[in-house]
Amino acid sequence: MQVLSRPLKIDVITIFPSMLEGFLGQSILRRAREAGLVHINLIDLRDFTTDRHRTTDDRPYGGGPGMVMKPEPIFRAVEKVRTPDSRVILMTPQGERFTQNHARELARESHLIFICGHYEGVDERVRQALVTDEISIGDYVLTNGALPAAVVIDAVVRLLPGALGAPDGAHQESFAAGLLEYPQYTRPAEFRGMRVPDVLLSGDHEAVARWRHEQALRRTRERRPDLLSGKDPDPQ
Ligand code: JDQ
Repeated sequence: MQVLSRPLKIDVITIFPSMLEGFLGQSILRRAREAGLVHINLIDLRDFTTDRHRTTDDRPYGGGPGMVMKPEPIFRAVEKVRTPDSRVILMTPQGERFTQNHARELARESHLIFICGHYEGVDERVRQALVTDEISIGDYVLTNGALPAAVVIDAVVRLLPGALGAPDGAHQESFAAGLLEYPQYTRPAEFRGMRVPDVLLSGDHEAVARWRHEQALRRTRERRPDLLSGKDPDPQ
C-alpha cells in the first residue's frame, strides 16, 4: 500500500531501551513500522553521559530520599534529535491525563520525542527548557516512564492512516463516538447454554445497528456516566 503522508518520527529517550524493544516489535506496531508509517528510534540515555560510570542520576539538592535525573545527558540527547517541529513529551504522574483526544492530536504531528524519567523524576530545568508536553497515563505511580511512553505510542500509532488495515477502523470504535463498545459475539451461536442475542442472527442490519447503539448507551450509562454529560441521555 502507498504511504500518502510523511512517516511520523518517534524518538524515545530512556535508560531501559530493551523494555520497549519487544513491545515495539509486535503486532500492529511492527506492521506500521514495516509499512513506513512510523519510524521509531530508541535512544539509550547512557550514550549521552560523559563519565566512566555513565551516570544519569544524582542526589537531590536540599536533601531527601531518592535520586533525580541529571540534566546534562537529557539535554544532549534531546538537542541531538530535536527540530523546530518536535513535540518533546515528558512522561510523569504530574502531567495532563492522557486521553483519546491527546492521541488524535499527537497522531497529526511529524515528530515526537519521549523522555522516559526514572528514579524520582527529572531535574526541573528539563521541564523549563526542553519539554513541550507533560503526560500522565493515569493516577497511579509506576517505577519509570518507559511503559507510559509505550502506552502513548501504541494509542497514537494505531491512529495513523493505514495502520489498522481497513481505512477507518480506528474511527468506528467507542471513544471516537464517546460511548463504550456494545457487546460482541462470534460463533458458536450457543455456547454452554448461553445464546447469542437473536437480533444479531436476524440479518436485519438496521435492527442490529439499533440494538448495538442501545447497548452502547446502556453500558456507558451504567459504567461511565461521565462520558455522557453533554449527550442526549436517552432514558431506558
Ligand atoms: C517516571 C516516580 C515517585 C515518579 C519516575 C519517572 N501515569 C504515570 N504513572 N507513573 C508515571 C506516569 C511515571 C512516569 C515517569 C515515574 C513514574 N517515576 C517514578 C516515583 C514520584 C514520581
